[in-house]
Parts: sequence; C-alpha cells; structure tokens
Amino acid sequence: MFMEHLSKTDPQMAQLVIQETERQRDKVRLIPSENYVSAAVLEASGSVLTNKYSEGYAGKRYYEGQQYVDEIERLAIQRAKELFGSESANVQPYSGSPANLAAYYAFCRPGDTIMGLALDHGGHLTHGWGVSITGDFFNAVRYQLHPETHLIDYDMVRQMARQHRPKVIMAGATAYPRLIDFAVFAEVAREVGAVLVVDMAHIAGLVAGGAHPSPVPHADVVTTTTHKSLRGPRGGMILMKKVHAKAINKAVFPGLQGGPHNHTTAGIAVALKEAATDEFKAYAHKIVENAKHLAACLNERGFALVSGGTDNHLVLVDVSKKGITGKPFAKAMDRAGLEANYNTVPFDPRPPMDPSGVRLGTPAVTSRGMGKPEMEKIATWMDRVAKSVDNEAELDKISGEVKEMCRTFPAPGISI
Ligand code: DSN
Repeated sequence: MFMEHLSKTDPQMAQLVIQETERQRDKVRLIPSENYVSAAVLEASGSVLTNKYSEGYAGKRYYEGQQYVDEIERLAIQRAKELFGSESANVQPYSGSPANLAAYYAFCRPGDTIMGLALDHGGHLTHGWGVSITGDFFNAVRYQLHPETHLIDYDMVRQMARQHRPKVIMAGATAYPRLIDFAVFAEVAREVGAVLVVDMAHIAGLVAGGAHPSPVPHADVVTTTTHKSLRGPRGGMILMKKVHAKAINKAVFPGLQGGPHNHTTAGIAVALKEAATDEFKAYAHKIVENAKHLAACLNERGFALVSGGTDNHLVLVDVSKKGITGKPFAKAMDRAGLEANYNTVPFDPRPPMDPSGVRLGTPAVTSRGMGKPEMEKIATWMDRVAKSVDNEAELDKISGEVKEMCRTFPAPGISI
C-alpha cells in the first residue's frame, strides 16, 4: 500500500501527499525550476539519515557516530568535483539562497558592494534585490538586460563594475533564456579585483550534461541548488577554487548553518551519480531541444518570446501581445492542467503580482520522456487557453486532454 505507515499515523497528511502525487502525475509541469527525482533519490532523501546530527565536516565533527555520514558526505563531494571538474565542493548548504549568502559572507562585510542581475530582468532575490537580506545588508548594484536584444548587457556590466568596484560580482539568473558568457564576467571581475560568483542553479543539469558551457573554469565560486535541472533533492551546493575552500566552508558552517541535512546529502550524492551517466547527458540535451521546439511552436501561434527564443531549458513568454496578463493566464493554464508561473518580462510596465509574462521550462516534462510532438501539443493547448481564460468548460476540456497525454508518460519516482 502506498504510504502504509503515514496513512495509519496521520491519514490527513497521507491524503494530502497522495493528492500532491496525483497532481504531479496528472499535470504537465512547466515551472523551469522543478523536476521529478528518481525513486533512488527519493529513497535516499527519505532515509534514516534524517535522524543524525553532524555539525562540522567529515573527520572534524562535533558529534560522535559519524562513521557512515562522513563517508556519505565525502562521496557527495567527490562526485560533485568529478562531475563539474571543480577543485573543491561543499554539499551542506540547505538550498540556493543559503549557498549564495555563504558566498557573500565568505568575501564581504555588511555595507560592502555586490553586483548582480536585477530581479525584474531575470536575476534572483539573492543577487542583491532590495527586499532580500542581500540587498539590505550589502550595497547592491544591479545590471540589466539590453533594452533591444534582451540579452545581458555586458557593456553595462563592465561599466558598472568599473564605477562601483564590487567585492562580489554575481552572474546567473532565474528567468534568462539565453547562454551566459561566463568568460566575459571573469574578465570584468579580474579587471576590478572582484570575486566572481556564478549561481548556476537553473542550468546545473545542463552544465553537468554538456548542454550549456560550464562556469566552473571561469568562476571563483559556483553556487547551485540541486533540485532543478540537476534532478536531485531540494538542497544546495558550492563549488570553488581550492584557494577559496577555507573561506566558503567557514561561511557555511559555522557561519550560517548548523548540522547538515544528511538525508539530503545522500540524495545529492545519488543524483550526482545519475548525472554522470550517458543517459543524463542525453537528457540534458533533450531538455534544450524540447525548449527550443516549444519556443518555435509558441512563436508560430503568435506568442511573443523574450529574446525571440531560447538556448537553454527556459522560455519567457510575453503574453500581453495576446491581450492578456501573466497572472490570469498562469491561473487559467493551471486550471487546464498546464503548470507555469507568472513572471515579469524585461522592462515590464506591469507590477510583479500581475506581470506581462509567464515562465516555462522543460526539465520536468523531459524527465517524463516527452518530446517534440508533446511540445507542439503544449503550445496548442496554451494557445487555446489564451483564447479561453474565463471559459471554464474549455479549460476543463483541455485539462482532460492533458491528463490523457500524461497517462502515457509515467513520471519518475511516482508509482500510483
Ligand atoms: N524559486 C526558484 C525559481 O523558481 O527559479 C529560484 O529560487
């Protein structure tokens, strides 16, 4: 029986987990930061390792009983270093935000200048946005996209770096559909004496699979979540040059965190093993192929795409050209079984709570084995949704069709 023990102890919770499982099974999940982990990753993440405290690092802990946890953490570190070709790795950050905070804490003091991509141009909250601690405790300056191309304005990056002399330059994004030129960032950082931190959370799986250029040779420090395109459990990781290992490790523990989440570390290690396979390489390339095809199909159906298309796993659609706004469209999509999130587009005149765009991604649908024909169906459904945002009957009809398609693409880790 599915979740036999939870069902007995807490039927209410079991029911909610079952409902969420069915939701993930029956919907087309297009949020670019989400995925389906394998059953093996689920097993490791749901193991007795959650019972253990392990403050410190392997061989230097503050609690006894680390015979196996040390080995687990060493294994995760070794696999991370091998997969990404990095000199050092820390697998303890609880997620991407703490990983970024650790990177700043390793090199900056309150009031120091940091520089990152503006949130409303595709950056993350922790890249120095005002409402985040990173914009509050540091003097954050923000570069933007070019107003015409909607690509990162590298001239602006250089000019702002020269003007503000940031301690840390953050490269990376949460809503940027194009390749990032890490070599340019490295050149700018060297010129102004800044530490280059790349947040590769969204593209980590693509980098692992060779479907996006790696930031590792260029950056001093690379932060990532482990649960997006990399397809691991929810967690974080920092890769760094050896020279920075001491500062980063100290910033993570004892600087910011207590005991690492050992069950997550084990899940990360399993995901890293999976990501080193040829099958995963093919998966990473397929994510990009699917995203490009989805973008082309949307284009054909009159959707306006930020930067005109995509090079990675993500498509940013400006739905205002269809006479609608992001929030009602994302809600109607969800009603129709297509899960996305509303998102600002560059230079958006609309507020973040109902912006002009929706953000789509292909990591999760690709994990289910969907390909070009399914991308075409998704684009067609989206076009129908755009014409029927308030038409419940039509949204219900689409939802039935989506569910029918999902039946033929079993989701990894989901067995009901
Ligand atoms: N919430 C993540 C995303 O969706 O991109 C970033 O933290």
